[in-house]
Amino acid sequence: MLDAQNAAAAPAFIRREDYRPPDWLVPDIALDFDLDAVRTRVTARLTVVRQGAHDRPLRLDGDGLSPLSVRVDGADAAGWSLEAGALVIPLSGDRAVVETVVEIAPDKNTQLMGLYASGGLLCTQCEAEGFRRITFFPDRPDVLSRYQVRMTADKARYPVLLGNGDLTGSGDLEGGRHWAAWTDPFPKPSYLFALVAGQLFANRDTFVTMSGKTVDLAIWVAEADLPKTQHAMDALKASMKWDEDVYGREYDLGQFNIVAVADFNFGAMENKSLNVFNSRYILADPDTATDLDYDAVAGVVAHEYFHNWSGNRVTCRDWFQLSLKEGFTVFRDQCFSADQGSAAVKRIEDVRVLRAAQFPEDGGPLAHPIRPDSYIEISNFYTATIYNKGAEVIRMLHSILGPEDFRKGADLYFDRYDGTAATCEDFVRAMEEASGRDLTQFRLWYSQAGTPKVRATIEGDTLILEQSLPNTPGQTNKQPMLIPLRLALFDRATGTHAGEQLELLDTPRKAIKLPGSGTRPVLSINRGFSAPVLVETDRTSDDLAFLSAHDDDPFGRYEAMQQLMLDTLVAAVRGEQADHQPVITAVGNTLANNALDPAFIGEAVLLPSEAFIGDQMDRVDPEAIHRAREALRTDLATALAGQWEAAYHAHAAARFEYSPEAKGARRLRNVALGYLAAGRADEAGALAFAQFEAADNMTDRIAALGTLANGGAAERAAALAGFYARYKDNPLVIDKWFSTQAFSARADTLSAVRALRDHPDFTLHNPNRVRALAGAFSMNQLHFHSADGAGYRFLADILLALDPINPQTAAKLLPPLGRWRRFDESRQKLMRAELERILAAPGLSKDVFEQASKSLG
Ligand code: 0A1
Ligand code: ZN
Repeated sequence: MLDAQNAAAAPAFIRREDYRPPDWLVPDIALDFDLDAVRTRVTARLTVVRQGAHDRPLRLDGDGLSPLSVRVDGADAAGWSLEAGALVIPLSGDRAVVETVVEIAPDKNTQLMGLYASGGLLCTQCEAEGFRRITFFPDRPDVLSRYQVRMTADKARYPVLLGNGDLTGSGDLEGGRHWAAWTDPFPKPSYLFALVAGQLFANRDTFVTMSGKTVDLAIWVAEADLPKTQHAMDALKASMKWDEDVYGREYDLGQFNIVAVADFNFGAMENKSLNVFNSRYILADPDTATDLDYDAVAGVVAHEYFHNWSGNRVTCRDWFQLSLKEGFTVFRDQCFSADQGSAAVKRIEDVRVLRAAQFPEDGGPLAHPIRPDSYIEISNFYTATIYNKGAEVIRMLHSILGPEDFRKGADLYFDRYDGTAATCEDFVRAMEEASGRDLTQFRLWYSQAGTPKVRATIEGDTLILEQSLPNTPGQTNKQPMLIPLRLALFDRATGTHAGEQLELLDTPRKAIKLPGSGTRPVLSINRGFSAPVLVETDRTSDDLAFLSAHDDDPFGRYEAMQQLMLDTLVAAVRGEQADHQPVITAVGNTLANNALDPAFIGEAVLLPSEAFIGDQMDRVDPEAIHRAREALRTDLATALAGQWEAAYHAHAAARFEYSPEAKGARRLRNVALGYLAAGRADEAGALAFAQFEAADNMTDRIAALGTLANGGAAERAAALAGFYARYKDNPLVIDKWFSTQAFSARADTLSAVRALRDHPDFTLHNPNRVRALAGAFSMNQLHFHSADGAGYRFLADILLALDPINPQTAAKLLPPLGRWRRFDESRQKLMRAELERILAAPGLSKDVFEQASKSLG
């Protein structure tokens, strides 16, 4: 804990350039856990080996631990000390066996890092630096050890005892206790250690690998949740097969276990052969999970499974290399999901996430390259930049090299670095060697932060491409990037083009002669979102309308419609005369196009979010944006009333089905419901309530509830109350009940979220619940940015209350307050005042300190 007023106590920056290989290695560790929620005793026996010629002592990281015993080679150790939580032991020889005993209190562990209690379970979370809260250890990813783990626990309370690797023994003990021993043959860093103990029930299955080995699969949950695990199991098996087919990577142990827990800081964790999941990414059935939830379950199950190679077999040398495993693994899970359903819609969703979460980060005070140069608290770097921009960087490599050379590069990388801790540079070099291409300039994507801007204009018979990269904290005067741009030039008369080309823009400006027919072509650029850049063009609204109807790249078609909508909305917000007709015509044409996939239509006809409109403006005016968007929404609703009606009825289903077609139909139907409600406020309540009542699945039910929660219909209260009553025992669904109200555009939203803060079901101890209320509200641009600053205060109050309980999750709430530069002076002042209030709080965590101090900048 630190005092922000006192500069001497300000937490230190860790720098990438200071990396030094470990002084001591730990080839083997034996752990003995005497498990109990109140007091768990941990005995650790480490074989330590001096690395290189030096006389530095053994330094074992620890956080909140005090040793009950320290022994070296069987005798009580002398001369050890505790330094900033770490256990420092002078050792004379080059090899020793060091044994420590500590006691920890899982039920007091509210940070959910290390060993903690969730429901009746005991479970662990060690990434990034949680293992040091369990036992003394060199808690850094480049120390790889073979783990042998023995657990003892009360058999009635903790009948299931799970660890990494293979179960190598188990048995009963006196006094109702029992034990289990697990051995993991693969050396691993401490962040991949896990154990789980509790009353769990398994959905079991098997998978036969490409070399014919049978793997026992189990998904462990509370007994009542077993019926909700089949989708995750199907996704697991599909992922295992996909990694064999696409990357030639086979699973390497006889068992693969997944456990779902209710209290979890992130989405899930790839611990070797024992993945621990936030239950929201495992549990799904039609009554409680939406189609988006189903997709998220499959995507996260795949992500964690893929880490077995990209992360576990080849891990990271240090935490600055985090994107090595995360960017690559997100790219892999995105490709997997694209292969399971509509690749076009998946790409649209991925880009939407990137633009909503990563672009603002890249343009704000917390901007950092995908391989950062420094940090105060590594937990703050599990960001959209590391994950999602990191994935875009790998995707660009894939486009530049082509699938075959990319695969050769991946093979080389996995083979060369198997069993080691590698760097981003190692990955790029493997790609370079396998493909024979010089990636020197491409490496700038790893070191330069910020979203590049590309300007593309057609002047006469020349296409001119220009790039620039804005300054970001600590980085100015950047070098030009290598930007792969897929582009096509359409002939307006025929609606076709002569073929797509991949243009590698590697200079500040490039002029490309067009093959001339004389008439000005229509430019389709950054097709498939081939580079994570902002594109500005001189295309007219006619050009955009043309592309929205003719582009054969689905992303390009979507993008043209979005740009057309954005241009119209931004003009309206600026107070210019905004003609809605081009958008209405383009949306009408899209709705009428029977050749298009309904899932795609559902995405294409949606207006950009208020936040995304704000991102296009120099100064965000939340009220004006809301008004402009509502005006266009209402006009679209009224002018195309017949088509919305037709879409709504044409896509009704007799009963729930889970298939890409049925999902697409639900998507379009619910988008149509939104427009129908916007156009006929008087009847909207009845229509939405009828759907709410009749729905046989969560997608339709929550879409109707969202529509009702947003408006003033008489049915609103009954729907919210009915929903609560029906799902009061299901926390994941009650999260939706909280966030639906927090997202509402109604004038009373702030008082509603305040009341929800005091609702008996609200707790600061469950990260999902905190995110469902405070996280969701901070994304409600209209009300979070209410002019009197009450929204900012609400968020800061929750953040400050949460910080002593769970600093990681508290720090994640902060970034919306850091966007103050984007708003008017009065809001800037109010936002800064909250940041200053946060920074002045006594005992602030270093997690929140880092985010708040950087945000004030
Ligand atoms: N490696 C995990 C993400 C993760 C990171 C930190 C955690 O600590 C609370 C938990 C999970 C992933 O990429 O899925
Ligand atoms: Zn990951």
